[in-house]
Amino acid sequence: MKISALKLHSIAIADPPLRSSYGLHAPWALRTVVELETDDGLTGISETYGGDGPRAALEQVREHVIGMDPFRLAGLYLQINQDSRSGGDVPGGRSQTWLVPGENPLDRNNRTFAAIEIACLDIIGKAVRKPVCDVIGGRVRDAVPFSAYLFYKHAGGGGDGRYDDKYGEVLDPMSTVRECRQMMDEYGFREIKLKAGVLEPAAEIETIRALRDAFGPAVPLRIDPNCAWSVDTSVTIGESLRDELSGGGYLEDPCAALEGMGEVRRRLLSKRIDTPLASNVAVTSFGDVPRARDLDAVQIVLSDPHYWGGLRQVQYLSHLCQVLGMGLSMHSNSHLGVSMMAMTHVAAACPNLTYACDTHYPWQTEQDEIIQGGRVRFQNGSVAIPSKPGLGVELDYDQLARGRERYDKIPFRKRDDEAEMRKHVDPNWKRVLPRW
Ligand code: GKR
Ligand code: MG
Repeated sequence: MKISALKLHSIAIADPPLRSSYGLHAPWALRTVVELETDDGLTGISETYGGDGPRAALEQVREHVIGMDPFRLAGLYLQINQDSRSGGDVPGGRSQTWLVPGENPLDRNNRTFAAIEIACLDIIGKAVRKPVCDVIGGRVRDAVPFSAYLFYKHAGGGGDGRYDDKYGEVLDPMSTVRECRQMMDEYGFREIKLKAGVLEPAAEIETIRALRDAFGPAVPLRIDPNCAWSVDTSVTIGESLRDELSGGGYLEDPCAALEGMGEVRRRLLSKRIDTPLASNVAVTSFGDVPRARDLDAVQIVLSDPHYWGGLRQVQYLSHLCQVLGMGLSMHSNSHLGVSMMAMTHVAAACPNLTYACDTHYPWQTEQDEIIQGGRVRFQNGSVAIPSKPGLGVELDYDQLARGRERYDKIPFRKRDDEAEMRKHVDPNWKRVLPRW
């Protein structure tokens, strides 16, 4: 079996005005959908970051992909890395302190390989008539738990104004509880993540406390300000939220860099506060993991197949974390159902997945979904592995065409949350770290 065609579809999907320490989400998020066809009539699909950069990088590997046997993935990994050295495994070299995942040029090789790998695994699954999670070593769970990913947001549903604003404006603790309740009712999530680094720390502490009061101690809470806090503020918040973040919760990337996180951990432990620290900002490549462990800066690594280099690399990461006594969770950015299923398959096949995964999926809509049959369904906060071979989902070509049309109409080709913030919220806004 050989790959005979590589098709790339750049699409735009509505995204509400979500806030984070990076700034504001644009009304449209960009994605690239990859289709691979084989000479014996199989098609494999994947979904990755959008815009010009990720697409150009995929174009560059076309010559290696066409004619390739989809089973020979390690060879492609080598070729991509030989063609263009990214220096990506240098500790700290791919830090996401200043650039959101998918926007760091040093992510490029892993990001590009991942998009091809996932489509090849979809083909392999179809060829051997097995779900992808069983192709990559076998599932340890039939359904994967996800968390309710709460954002502070401005009013609006994103896109061209014709999208529902399900959650309204959410810029204080009580509206965050409302947002959470709606999300929990619809999806049944059993863990909660608050994207913080947006309001004054006192208001974010109050939000977490209000969530604890509303949902009780059986629902673990995590808070992620994407490095908006200084070491001192991180320690103060860790102390204030000692009880709320215990029992399966965590403090994610409170401040920048492994050294800062290590200091936060030391100071919290000296006060007998054992809240684990998680990261998808300071730990983004294998080179970062042993250092994070040596500094005791991170106890939980957030994997993400889209920039860690695909499903197999995430499994290696799971194993490495297990060997080093670290936990594993999963990071997410705006995405549709093809990514949802890739994340679900790999999470099902990671024995050391110790927390529910993040997903932005509740922030996207049925209107933009590109998989046949509509959106992926959740039960009790989890997504089940379909019984169909491969990823278990197929493209809806009419919906895909609508996504391409939207992409052709919009004026930007790169995510820029800082520019959006200046355009819509505060003309003088700058990303200052630490902000508090
Ligand atoms: O979408 O604004 C966002 C998030 O803040 C995202 O960009 C982060 O990468 O979800 C992320 C995280 O956990 O750090
Ligand atoms: Mg994070």
